[in-house]
Amino acid sequence: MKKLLITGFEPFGGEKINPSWEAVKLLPEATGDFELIKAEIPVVFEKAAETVLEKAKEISPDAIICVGQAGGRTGITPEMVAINLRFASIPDNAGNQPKDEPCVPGGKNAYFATLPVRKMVSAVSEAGIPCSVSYSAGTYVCNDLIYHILHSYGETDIKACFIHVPFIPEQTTDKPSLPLETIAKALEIAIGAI
Ligand code: PCA
Repeated sequence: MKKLLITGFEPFGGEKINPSWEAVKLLPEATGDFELIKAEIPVVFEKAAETVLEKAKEISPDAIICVGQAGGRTGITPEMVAINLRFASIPDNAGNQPKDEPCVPGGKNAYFATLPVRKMVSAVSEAGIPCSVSYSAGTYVCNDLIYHILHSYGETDIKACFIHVPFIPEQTTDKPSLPLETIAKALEIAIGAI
């Protein structure tokens, strides 16, 4: 069986939960061709990436999917690209607030996801769940994380992508949201599309 490292984030920005980790926790231990290894990671620049890269070294996964919250988005959004830029409009959970720094000094401007995000979007959409390709993962910790992963593994057999998910109804009264079970189902369908 192949191994998939799948991560979600701890809460940040004053939220009590992060739907990314809540949804990852709901996933089965195995699905399709993959055994799932789950990890919750900190919303801290650099440290998020270190945590995932260390875990990946330990378990040698075939694929890595990192999941994060994108409050305000209406659907599931697999990210096509990661850029070499940090710009934080709010401090991370360790108080860092970089303004226009590279994720990796001297690194390429951008990396494309190495998992088939377009296929994932088709499969999730066909199941009736709102889902579209995103061409910007932002400039906060999520982008930093996937940039580091693609920088480390882009030229190897370890394939990776990032998936942003919306709020769940429990978090908001006026912003778009999807039920947690729907987000988890979308992630499982996306894994099936790899
Ligand atoms: N979302 C943030 C960081 C952690 C998370 O869940 C982001 O989009 O960068």
